[in-house]
Amino acid sequence: MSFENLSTAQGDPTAHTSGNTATEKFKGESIKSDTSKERAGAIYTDLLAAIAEVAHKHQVTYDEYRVLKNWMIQVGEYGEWPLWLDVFVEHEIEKINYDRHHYTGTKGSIEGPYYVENAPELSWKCEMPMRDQDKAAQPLIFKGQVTDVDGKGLAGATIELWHADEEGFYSQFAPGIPEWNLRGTIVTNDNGEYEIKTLQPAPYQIPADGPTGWFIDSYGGHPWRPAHLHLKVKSPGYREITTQLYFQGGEWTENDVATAVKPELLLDPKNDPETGYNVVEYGFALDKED
Ligand code: MBD
Ligand code: FE
Repeated sequence: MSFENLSTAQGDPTAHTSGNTATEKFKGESIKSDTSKERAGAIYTDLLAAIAEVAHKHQVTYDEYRVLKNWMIQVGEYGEWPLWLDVFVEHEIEKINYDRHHYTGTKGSIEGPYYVENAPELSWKCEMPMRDQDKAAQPLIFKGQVTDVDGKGLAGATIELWHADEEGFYSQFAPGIPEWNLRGTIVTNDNGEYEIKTLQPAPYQIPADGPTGWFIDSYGGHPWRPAHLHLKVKSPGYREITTQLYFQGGEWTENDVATAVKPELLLDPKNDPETGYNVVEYGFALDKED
């Protein structure tokens, strides 16, 4: 078995470009944890025991061990650890940290590898920064209100929105796209409302021509995520939400490669025959900070 032999090299942007950009971005963030030595020891002991259990259960061969070692080296060289981890691991971490609390507000979902902070501020009623080719895609009006869990509107809350273009590319992670294309920080009005014009995103294929793609090919999987919007919603004194919204009945909502769809996060836009736009309302309810 060799992961590379199973590579199918499909389309751009190359895994190399987007992977290395995501890795460099991540390395620029502050990465630390106050984990004690005791806790670290307990986690590592159990982690190694879990690996040992799987290796014994499946009687892993030396060839398989060397393929794994080589693959891990390649994941690093392609800069794909942010991609692989966020696709295959982040949803469990998100669930653990959600379930630990008694939140009743809007559900979270994974952040994924393509968030960039400090996107330019936009008014409560706005159009996302887009190119002519993005404007030619199906327009989507995405509107609603940010409230507390009792329904009180939160003025001046921010909605950071980022999503892929009609070809499935994220600005700053694929070449040739303006820096803040389809990225913005929307500030709600006095009632906590927002109304954003953007484009209806398409199902998204994660970069499949690198080690994450070889990994998926090795077990006959698929590299698709359902069409999605990424969001971070913030208001002082309230729990910040990182989430994604998907589209009811859309392809891959039942078998997202990243396992990040929740029923509460499905939008059902209706086409307005007068404008030809898809229109949908969604309310974000923020829990109080604990
Ligand atoms: C994405 O756009 C994404 O949202 C995730 C979770 C992983 C890879 C690409
Ligand atoms: Fe995404």
